[in-house]
Amino acid sequence: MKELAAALRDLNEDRVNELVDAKLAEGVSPIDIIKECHEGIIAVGELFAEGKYYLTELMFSGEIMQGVMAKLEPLIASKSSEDKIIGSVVIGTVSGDIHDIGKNIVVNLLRSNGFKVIDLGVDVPAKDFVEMVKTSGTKVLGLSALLNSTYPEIKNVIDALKEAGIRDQVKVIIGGTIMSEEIREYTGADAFATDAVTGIKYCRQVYAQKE
Ligand code: B12
Repeated sequence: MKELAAALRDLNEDRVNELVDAKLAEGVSPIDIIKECHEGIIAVGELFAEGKYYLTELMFSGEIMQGVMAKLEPLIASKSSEDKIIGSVVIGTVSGDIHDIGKNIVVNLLRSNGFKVIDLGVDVPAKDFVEMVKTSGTKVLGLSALLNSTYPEIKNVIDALKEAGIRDQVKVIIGGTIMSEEIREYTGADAFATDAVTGIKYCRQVYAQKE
């Protein structure tokens, strides 16, 4: 494991900040820095699952990661190469789930890649997704979920789109480390992503398709 990932795993906030600053000074891209942090935070999750870390450590790892993102986000946003809006994306973390660090990275990257993003936040009820898809006329709905217990809720959102008669108007991409082809199939989503960059590529593809 690289030094930055290990410092995050060990919850050494000062070292994490030092290493992030050093990497930025060396010209390492914010995306590569996020990838390395991701490796460290996954290790935190594993230690939590093994009972070696408790909720306090989980919370602290989130705080460290949010501090890193506060440094990186302005740099990602300033890298925008697009002048005109490619299209809009509605996004949120599904009901029952309050994880938002990864979703916020996706939001930021989408914005810096020329998308208008409507971010509904966390713990979003299915009806709010449906309402916003209807009123915004977006072609992409992104659902973030990190908990296994949220599979039925993802399906619930997609079923609610069907009930509202708007399922065909929007592509649904589900994102989070737990996502897989099996979950995509079970929930009825159109695509899944376990990282932000794959998600952004998918949104580009959707808007590149002819009507
Ligand atoms: C930090 C953290 C927390 C923080 C969250 C702070 C916050 N503001 O988000 C706090 C302490 C609040 C928390 C709470 C809980 N957590 Co927690 N948490 C984590 C941890 C360590 C890191 C998550 C994170 O921020 N990762 C960093 C970001 C950058 O990665 P990411 O979220 O995966 O996002 C990337 C991709 O997944 C993707 N992506 C994400 N969303 C989307 C959306 C779209 C559309 C796309 C395209 C892509 C995409 O792109 C992102 C960037 O590449 C994970 C460990 C892990 N392996 O994920 C556990 C983890 C997710 N938590 C877990 C658990 C169990 C909980 C609690 C139930 C604990 C408890 N007993 O209370 C609660 C649940 C609260 C709730 N109702 O949601 C488990 C979930 C197990 C499971 N699979 O069901 C994990 C996996 C830890 C573990 N191994 O046990 N947690």
